[in-house]
Amino acid sequence: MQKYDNCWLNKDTFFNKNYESYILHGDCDITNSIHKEVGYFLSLRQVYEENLADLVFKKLEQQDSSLGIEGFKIDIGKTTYISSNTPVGLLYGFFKFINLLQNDNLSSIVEIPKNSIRMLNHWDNINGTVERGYAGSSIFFENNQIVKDKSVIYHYARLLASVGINAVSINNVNVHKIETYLIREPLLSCVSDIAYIFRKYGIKLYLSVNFASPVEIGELDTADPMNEDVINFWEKETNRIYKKIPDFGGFVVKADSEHRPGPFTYGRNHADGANMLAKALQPHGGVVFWRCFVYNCEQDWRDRKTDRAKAAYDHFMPLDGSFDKNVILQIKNGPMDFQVREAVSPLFGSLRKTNTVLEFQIAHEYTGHALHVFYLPSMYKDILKFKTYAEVSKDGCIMDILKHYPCENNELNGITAVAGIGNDFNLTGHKLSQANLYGFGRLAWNPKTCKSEIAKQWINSTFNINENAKNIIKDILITSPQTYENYTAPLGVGWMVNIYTHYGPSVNGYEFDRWGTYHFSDRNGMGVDRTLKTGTGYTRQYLDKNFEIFENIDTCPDELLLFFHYVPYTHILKSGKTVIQHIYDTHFEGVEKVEEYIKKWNEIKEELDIVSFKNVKNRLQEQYRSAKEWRDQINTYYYRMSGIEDEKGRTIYK
Ligand code: GCW
Repeated sequence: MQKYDNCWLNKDTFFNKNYESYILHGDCDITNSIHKEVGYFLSLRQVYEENLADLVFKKLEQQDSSLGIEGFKIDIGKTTYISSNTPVGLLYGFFKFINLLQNDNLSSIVEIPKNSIRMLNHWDNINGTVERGYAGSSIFFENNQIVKDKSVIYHYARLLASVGINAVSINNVNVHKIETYLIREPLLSCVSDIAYIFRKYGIKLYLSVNFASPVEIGELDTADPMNEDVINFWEKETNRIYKKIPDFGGFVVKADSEHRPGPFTYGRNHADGANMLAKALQPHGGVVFWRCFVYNCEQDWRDRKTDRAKAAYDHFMPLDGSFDKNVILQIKNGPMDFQVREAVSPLFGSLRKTNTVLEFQIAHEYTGHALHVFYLPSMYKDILKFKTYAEVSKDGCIMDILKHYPCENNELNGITAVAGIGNDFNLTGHKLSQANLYGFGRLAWNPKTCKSEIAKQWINSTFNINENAKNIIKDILITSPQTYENYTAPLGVGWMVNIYTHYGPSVNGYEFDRWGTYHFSDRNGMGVDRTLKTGTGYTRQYLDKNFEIFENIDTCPDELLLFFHYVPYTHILKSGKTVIQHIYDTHFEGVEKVEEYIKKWNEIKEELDIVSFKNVKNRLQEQYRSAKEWRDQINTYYYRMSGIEDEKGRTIYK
């Protein structure tokens, strides 16, 4: 049996009729990869005369500035031309060409990525575990070493390049003891071996670093970013890294967050910390991704004034404009933490003079641990389309912010995501989660791509099945986020998960704890009052128009109502239902929908390969069990709190 699933690079979905020969000049790491890909997909004969070839890869002699360094053109004719200014553009062009064939949609096109940074962050530890990973062990590390068999890394690099990913960080942002030494020999040589594989597919490698490295490694007794010795330490480290890996991307840093060290220890701010590292990287062209996930995780739940949602803005907004040019602030999509539904971070549209990337999560930390189906591109699209009303464009939606702030066409903006992949046969645990990795790549390349088009493309290139089966899978994907949201925490309030594991219901799991994650349910109502008038004042972090929308209970969208307001259970939603009836109805509907998925999946058994069929079938059974548990705990809890009967008289455990 093959070692790994071919995912969307599946040859069975690819029917090549018209191509027999090709021409590709040039000899470099990436052109060699293109030769391999051509061999894998087309088994063509290479010819040396253009007029004899069916397919010609053309690195443009005269640069076409409109294509930039990653764009490409595909011209379909008697001979098909794929042209670009660079080898990596040709590689992207070839993968696109295959994708068009898989989708039976071949036509001449020009493509240029909308974002220059299209990155994946891995939370892999050197012992082989993956923080918040639900798809097996690390593909990079095992037993405190780099893996011996690197074939899966090749496979993964191909998959990433095929959807235009151009950057990866390979280790957990929580950098523990041994991982601190990844910047040093002997581990650095191993990192360099991984960089070599990714380089062949146009992908740059980054490392997460420990801000306290000078102390942890035992060379200094301080990590103060203003200290000369500390500055020299990082300069020496980066010089050494670049000697080994000349195209090294740079560092990802989680500082002063969840017990990670950072500049606060020395009375410095985050610009001091980030700029110090940036200066060490700058001569080599490297950059620092500095995460904005900074909040007090030792909060007293009795304290109603402190609001975790406000933390990132409070820390970083005053520093806008004080970061070096090669610092990029990395901002989680929401102000809390990758909840199924939460508001969009108010830093977007507010920061004007700082490079930013948006951080998504593909790992299913709060979206069912790759045991529940959850099609993430739907969520990503909602976020990318969110209107900040910053003047950058008509509505200042997030995708425009990424492109245009802090300046027109800047080189250091884009999207990153926590990958969550592992060495499971299919890399993502749930076969249908492959659509999330695929979709993330597509949206990072072009945020305008529509979610149903992404689902369609992924299905066409992954499964060789009939139209009916394709439609069933597409329907499951597209409806899955709403289904999951229906049976979990209601109306944007979030959490209610088991503490630490973040799987399964626990209404009060986080309620009386230190993490700043509350729903404040009592006998009268529920929700977090984040208004300026009577609550924490979080709403004021948005630009005026959104401030007004969220501040006012009449204009606040239903799906975020409890994120912004405390309301009685009898509050009438825009849908016309009371909050309590909405809770009951959605929880019953969510479970019914999972039952329907199981039925539909069984219907298409004959179409599917047995491995994929069983993978999803087993997971759907678990999703069904878990959804019922969610439904019954949430409904029972709110029945007991409110004392209000379900209008439809369904079973609630009283
Ligand atoms: O909420 C938390 C996760 C942690 C993670 C952290 C982060 C890597 O539960 O596991 O740590 O987010 O994003 O840094």
